[in-house]
Amino acid sequence: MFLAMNKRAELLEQAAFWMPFTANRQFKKSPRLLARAEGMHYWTPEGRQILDGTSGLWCVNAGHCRPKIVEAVRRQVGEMDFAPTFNMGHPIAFEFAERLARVAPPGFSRIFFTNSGSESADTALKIALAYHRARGEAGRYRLIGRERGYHGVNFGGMAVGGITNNKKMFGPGVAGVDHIRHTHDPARNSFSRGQPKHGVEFADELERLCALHDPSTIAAVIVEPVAGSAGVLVPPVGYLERLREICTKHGILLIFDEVITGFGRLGKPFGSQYFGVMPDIFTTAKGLTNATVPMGAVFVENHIFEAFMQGGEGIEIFHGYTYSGHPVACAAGIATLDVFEEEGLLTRAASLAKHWEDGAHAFKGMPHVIDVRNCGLMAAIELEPRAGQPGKRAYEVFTKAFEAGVLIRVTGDTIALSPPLIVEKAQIERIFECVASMLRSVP
Ligand code: PXG
Ligand code: PLP
Repeated sequence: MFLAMNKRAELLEQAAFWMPFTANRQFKKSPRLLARAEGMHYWTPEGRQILDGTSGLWCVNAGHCRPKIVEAVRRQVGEMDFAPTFNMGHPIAFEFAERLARVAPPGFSRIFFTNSGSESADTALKIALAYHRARGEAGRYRLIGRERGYHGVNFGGMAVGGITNNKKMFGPGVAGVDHIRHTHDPARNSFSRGQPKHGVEFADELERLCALHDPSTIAAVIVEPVAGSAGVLVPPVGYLERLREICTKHGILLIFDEVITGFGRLGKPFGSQYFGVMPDIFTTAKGLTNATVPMGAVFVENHIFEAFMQGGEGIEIFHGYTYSGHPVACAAGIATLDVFEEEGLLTRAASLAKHWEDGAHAFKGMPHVIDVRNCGLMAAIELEPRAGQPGKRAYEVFTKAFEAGVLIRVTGDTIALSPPLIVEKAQIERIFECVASMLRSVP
């Protein structure tokens, strides 16, 4: 049985849990705990209500503990807890894949299940490599990522990722990886509303890498439509189109990592639809199951899947996870799609986006603010770092906002905001007001 809350607090002192992406020693001195959640809110163990301005970790798109999803999970776990999907099947995995194919952009009706965004990134990269090999182009082995990209923490995603801190502890990584530059250009684009005007030419870096490496050695390019973890970097006007053109010209697969931008975050079901640029493969996780049960999914364009179905009989791809298509995750996913559909959540952000943008850009001119970026229901407020203490100022805003009852997310000196898609205008106001008042109170 679960321990009583006060007993759990004692356990925190011993801290067997090695917390991810956390200053563990610092955390123990002033722990922040969440004990319960519903709709737009969390509650702390002491019963303090916290408004969720970050959808948990960009993942609770339909809000917390939605009864329909909770009930579906409860039912499934009692009916069949687990079933293998290696040379076996269970109907619910087929049903969920079918439902997903119906919300995906046309042509993406093949879905490979994983358990997280990191596994989705590695799966997509492996599918790209194997696709070229299946077509007799095994010489296409290079993978191209982008500076400041985040594709999770497994070896493949880490290698194509472009966040230095996430790589520097872990050795040389995967061979044959290179990066194009990031699209952040504050000198020309600061305080852009939506897509920045300048920087389409950053996509030409891909041509430079093609010239350097010989394009026939490049398997795939992976980018986030909007870089999330690196602080909401919105692609310049024309940039994704240019990347698409260059990939098509050279036979390189374009992979969009839609782990954050997928499932309604930008006001369309997927980022590709928002920007009107189609990849060949895209990855998802997070909002896929409303984060109720961990799961990821890789969507593959039909012609790519078909390339795998041409060879001799037998296993087409030697890849998969014990929990690929886990029945409880599939049940959560199907119920999540039901909620998205019933409440129009995959497009609801579009109706809030202008209000959201105006609220975010009201920060221009406030203390410490050096940039504001936004797209759909994502926003970043970037602060001037305190001299000699990078990240400190934003972290203080984060802790103070939490004490004041609003959960925000900070990376470096950037505050990232992205509430569940059920958010009401008054709650948007409350999030922004809280951040504004914290900004005024920090040195
Ligand atoms: N790709 C992208 C684009 C992501 O944003 C992953 C892959 C990895 O997903 P998993 O499920 O393996 O974590 C992500 C995850 C943040 C933050 O604060 C962002 C993520 C995870 C944790 C924190 O920006 N994104
Ligand atoms: N390590 C060992 C020893 C295993 O047997 C397996 C799976 O069978 C794995 C790792 C991979 O685990 P998963 O399929 O959950 O990713």
